[in-house]
Amino acid sequence: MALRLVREGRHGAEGVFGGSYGWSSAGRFHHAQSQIHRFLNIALGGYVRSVNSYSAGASAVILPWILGPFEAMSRNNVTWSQIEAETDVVLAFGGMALKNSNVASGGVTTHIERGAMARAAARGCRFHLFSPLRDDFPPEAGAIWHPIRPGTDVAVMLGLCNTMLAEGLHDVEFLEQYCTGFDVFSAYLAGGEDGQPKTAEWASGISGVPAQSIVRLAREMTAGRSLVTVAHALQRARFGEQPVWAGAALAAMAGQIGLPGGGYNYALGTMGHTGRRINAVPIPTLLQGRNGVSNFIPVARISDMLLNPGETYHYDGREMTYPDIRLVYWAGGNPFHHQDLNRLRSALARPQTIIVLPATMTLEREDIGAAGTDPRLIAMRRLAPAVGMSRDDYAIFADLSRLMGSEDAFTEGRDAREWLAHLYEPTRMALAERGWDAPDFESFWERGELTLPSAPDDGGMLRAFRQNPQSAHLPTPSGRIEIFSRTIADFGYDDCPGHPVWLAPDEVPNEAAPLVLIANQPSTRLHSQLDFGAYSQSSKVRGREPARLNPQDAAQQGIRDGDIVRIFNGRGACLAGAVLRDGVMAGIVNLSTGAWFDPLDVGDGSLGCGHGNPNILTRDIGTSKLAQGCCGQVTVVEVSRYDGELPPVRAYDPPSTELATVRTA
Ligand SMILES: Nc1nc2c(c(=O)[nH]1)N[C@H]1C(S)=C(S)[C@@H](COP(=O)(O)OP(=O)(O)OC[C@H]3O[C@@H](n4cnc5c(=O)[nH]c(N)nc54)[C@H](O)[C@@H]3O)O[C@H]1N2
Ligand SMILES: Nc1nc2c(c(=O)[nH]1)N[C@H]1C(S)=C(S)[C@@H](COP(=O)(O)OP(=O)(O)OC[C@H]3O[C@@H](n4cnc5c(=O)[nH]c(N)nc54)[C@H](O)[C@@H]3O)O[C@H]1N2
Ligand SMILES: [Mo]
Repeated sequence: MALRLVREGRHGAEGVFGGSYGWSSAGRFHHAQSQIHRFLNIALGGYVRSVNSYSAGASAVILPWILGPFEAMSRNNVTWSQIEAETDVVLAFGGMALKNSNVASGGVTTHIERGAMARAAARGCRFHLFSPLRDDFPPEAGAIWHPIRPGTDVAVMLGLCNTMLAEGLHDVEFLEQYCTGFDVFSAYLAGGEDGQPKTAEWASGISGVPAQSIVRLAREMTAGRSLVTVAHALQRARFGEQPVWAGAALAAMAGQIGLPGGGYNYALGTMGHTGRRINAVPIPTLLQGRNGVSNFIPVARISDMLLNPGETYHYDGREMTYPDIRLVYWAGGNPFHHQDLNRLRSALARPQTIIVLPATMTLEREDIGAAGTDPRLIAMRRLAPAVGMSRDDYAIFADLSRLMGSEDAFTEGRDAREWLAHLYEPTRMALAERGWDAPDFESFWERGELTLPSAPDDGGMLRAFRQNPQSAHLPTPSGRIEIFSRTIADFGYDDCPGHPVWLAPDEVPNEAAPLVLIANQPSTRLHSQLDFGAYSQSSKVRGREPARLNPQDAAQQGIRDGDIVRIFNGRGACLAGAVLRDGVMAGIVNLSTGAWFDPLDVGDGSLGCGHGNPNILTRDIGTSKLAQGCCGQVTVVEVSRYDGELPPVRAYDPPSTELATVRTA
C-alpha cells in the first residue's frame, strides 16, 4: 500500500531509499540486497541507491584514481603462495588477523592463511605488525609488534619514505618509469611545503613507534622482496584515504610493485577473498534489473541524507544533492551498524514509512553458496523450517510484486528451486566450454558441491603493468601509479589534497575522553549475526560484550577483570564487560562491533546501550569530501567501573508478533 502510494505520488521512486546495506546470506539467490534491488527496479522503476561499502568506503574511491579498481588491487594481486615462496618482509598496517580472513562474503571453504604464514616465517619471511592490538597477527607468523597510536600510520609511512629518500634507497628508475608526481611528493617529504621534513624522529613523536625501528625498516624493506599491506580498518576513519595512498607511495618508492610477493596489496589478509586465485568461470548471480533513479548516496551518509533533504555535499569531484526520502525499505542489513545511533534515531524518525519484514535466514532455505575467490560451489540445503512469521525474501517480494502488478516480470514464472537451476546454468556452460566437469543442476544438487577451476596466479593488473607499462597501462588518468594526482588536486579538497599527506586527527584523546576506542570486527561472529549463539555468548562478560583494556589503564580506574564498565563520550554511553590484556596498547579500549543494540534510557532523553554496541559512541562523519566513507573504527571515550544495578539484556527477546490491522485499498 505504502509502496503503491509512493509510486503514484509526487515523490515517486525518487522518494524511496532501497540502499539498505548488509551482509545477509551466503547464498547467491536469496541474497537480500540482490532481491530487494531487483524488486524495487521492477515494481517501482528504481530507488535511491547507495554506493561503495562500510568496509572500504575511502579506498574504493581513491584507488581508481591512483592505481586501479578496488577489486583488482585487493583481490587479484599478491597471493599467499607468492608470499610463501618469495616475500622477505611484510609491513602490515592494521595487521592480518585470522579472525578477519576466516570470513568472506559468499563463503570460504578452506582456510589457508595460517599455514601460509607459518611456512613463510619458517623460510625466513619477517612479518611486521603495526597495530594497537597484538593479536592482529596469529602466533604462527612470529610477527614483530610495533604498537602504534591509532590514526598515525601515515606519519610512519612518510617517515619510512623520508628515510629512503635521505639514504638514497628509493628506486629512482621505477619511480620514473611507472609513476607520476614523485617530484611533488619528495619535496613534501623533505619539508618543502610546510617546513617540516617528515623524518623518522618526526614520525616517532606522532606515532609512538621508535625512530630507530622506522630507519631499520626502511633499510630492511629495500634490501629484499617487500610487501606493504593496509587493512580496511585504517581507512574507516577521518582522512582514511591517506593511509591507502601513502601505503602505495611507500611501496612505489621501494620499487617492487608488480613483482611476485612484493609491492602493494591493499587489504590483503582482511578477508578470505584476498591472497587467493580468482575463479576462471562466473558464479551464479541474480540480475537486479535497471534502476531509473540516478541519485545515490555514499552508503555511510544515510543519516545525513534523511536529516538534510535538498542540501548539497561534495563527493568525488561532484556536488551532490540529498534526496527527499519518504519511504525506506530495509532488508538484509543491521542498521545498528551505522555510526552515532542517537543521530540515526533522529534520522529514522523523518521518513513517513519504514518497511522491515521478518525474513528467513540461510539455514531455512535452499541456495547455492559461491564466492569469486573460492574454488567450491556449494549446494546449500535447508536444515530447519522457517520460524514464526518469517518468509524468504523472494516469497515476500514475489507477493508484493503481485500486489503491484509486476509479478511476472519479477518471478519470470520460476519458483525458488527453478531459479537455482536457472542461475546455475551460466556456470555450467562456462565449465563445459572449457572441457571441465559440468554436471547438470540435478546432479550438482545431489553431489552437494562442485570444484571450479581457478585463473592463473599471474599477479593481475599490477604485474601486467610492470611487464608492459605501455600496452598494459593502468586505468588511472595518466596510465601510471599516481603519487601526485592532478585530478584530486583540482577537486580542491582541504581534507584530501593532491598527494598523500599527514593530516593531524581532528578528534584526539582529551580530559573528558582520554582513551581511544577501537571498534573493530568481532572475533566470535560476523558483525551481529548469530550474536545469540553459543560461540558469541561464550565471550560475553555477565551477558555484556567484552571490552578489552590494558591492565595499567584499568588499574587507574579501579577496574578488575570481569567488572562491568561504562564506556561513554559526548555522543552516548554503553555498558560492557572488562577483559584485561597486555596485548592491548595502553590508552586503548577495544570494543568490537555487533553486540545487538539494547536501548537504555540514560535519563537525558538520549539513548545508551546496556549490552555494548560501540555505535552509540562512534562518529557519523565522512572520511573526506572525496569518498565520504564511514568513520566507525575509532573514536575517543572515557571508561569507568559500573557498580549500579545491572539492567537485563533484552536485545534477544523476540518482538511482539501481534499484527496491526492492515487495510488494503
Ligand atoms: N563501529 C563500527 N561500525 C561498523 C564497522 C566497524 O568496524 N566499526 N564495520 C562496518 C562494516 S565493515 C560492515 S561490513 C558493516 C556490517 O553491517 P551489516 O552487514 O548490516 O551487519 P550484519 O550483522 O552482517 O547484518 C546482517 C543482517 O541481515 C539479517 N539477515 C540475515 N540473513 C538474511 C536474509 O536472508 N534476509 C534478510 N532480509 N535479512 C537477513 C541479519 O539478521 C542481520 O540483521 O558494519 C559496519 N559498521
Ligand atoms: N570474524 C570476523 N571477520 C570478519 C568480519 C567480522 O565481522 N567478523 N567482517 C568482515 C568485513 S565486512 C570486513 S570489512 C573486514 C574488515 O577488515 P578490517 O577493517 O581490516 O578489520 P578490523 O578488525 O576492523 O580491523 C583490523 C585491525 O586494525 C587495527 N586498527 C584499527 N585502527 C588502526 C589504526 O589506526 N592503525 C593501525 N595500524 N591499526 C589499526 C585494529 O587493531 C583492528 O583489529 O573483516 C571481515 N572479517
Ligand atoms: Mo565490511
